[in-house]
Amino acid sequence: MFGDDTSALRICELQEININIFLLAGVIAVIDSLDYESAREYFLSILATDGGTPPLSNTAVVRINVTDANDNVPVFGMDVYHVEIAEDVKVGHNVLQVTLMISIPNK
Ligand SMILES: [Ca+2]
Ligand SMILES: [Ca+2]
Repeated sequence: MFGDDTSALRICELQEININIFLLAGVIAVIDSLDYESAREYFLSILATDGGTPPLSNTAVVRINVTDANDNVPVFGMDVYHVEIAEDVKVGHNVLQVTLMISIPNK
């Protein structure tokens, strides 16, 4: 419970530009897609103020860590690779090196 009968609760500071969280009646909820690769944590400084005279208030800090989901498919450097190789190369000869971008789950 936050304060007296007409208590109010509001966000007084958000330290991340990409705001994905709103606060209403003491509930913090996700209102937009989260992206671990873009923002891994959010810090909220919240202020609760009651309706008394004089009004009393208190603050708390909420730290939210976003965990990684495997939401990115591996991406090759090229869609098609073409290689020419002589038929008399030695066994063990390297044919091609591909580049690959992968998302490594943070577990
Ligand atoms: Ca993502
Ligand atoms: Ca991810």
